[in-house]
Amino acid sequence: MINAFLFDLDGVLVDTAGFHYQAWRRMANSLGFDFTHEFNETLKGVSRMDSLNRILDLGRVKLSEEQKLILAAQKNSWYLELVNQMTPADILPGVNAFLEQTKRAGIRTALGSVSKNAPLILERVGMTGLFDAVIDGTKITNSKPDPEVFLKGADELNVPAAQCIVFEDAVAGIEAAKRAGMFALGIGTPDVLTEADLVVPSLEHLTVAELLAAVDK
Ligand code: B16
Ligand code: MG
Repeated sequence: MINAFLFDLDGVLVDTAGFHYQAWRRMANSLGFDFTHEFNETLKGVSRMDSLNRILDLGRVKLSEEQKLILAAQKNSWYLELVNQMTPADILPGVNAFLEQTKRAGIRTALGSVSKNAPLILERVGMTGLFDAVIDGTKITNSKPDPEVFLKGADELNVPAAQCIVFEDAVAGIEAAKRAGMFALGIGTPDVLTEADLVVPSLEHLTVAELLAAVDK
């Protein structure tokens, strides 16, 4: 029996994953190196400072903690330039219809994002107040693949982990969902999201009834 849906934000509800990629690449380029789309997959769902450390390791750049904080702030301001241009039109295809079906089915909802910018993004796209609980980067100490963000979401909704489905586009997020003891629905491709219980290309290709039937099997 499924009673709650926990949604990742970046790459599931809105395409801010592409904005993170652009802003991190701009930072890497300013340091004299670049990185690929494949490497970017490993950054999804990972916190800002962990992402920075992974990128600096890739470019073999060694910096003090103080210099790292300056770079992280610079990346975030480039990222926010893109976020501030967002409108409700940036909600990914199929999301609004899927959320309406979710409400009609009486399923509780939570946002589970490690982004500290999640409340701003929700506001930009007109989604503030749409979820029964919002867990974002300001409320957790461990980023994905740690299950904390989803366990907190389930806890706030008062729904046991086994009754939750997590919607995720990131390898780290799928791992977090499985470690939380939840059903993991991957949004993307099965070759990347190998540990997901089910993968769909986007929410445009799925109805709540189809998903619940697939989980019941
Ligand atoms: P911020 P999610 C994650 O959000 C992103 O996938 C990841 O790329 C980003 O580094 C992280 O949030 C932190 O974001 O810099 O805005 O605090 O996928 O968990 O919604
Ligand atoms: Mg994501």
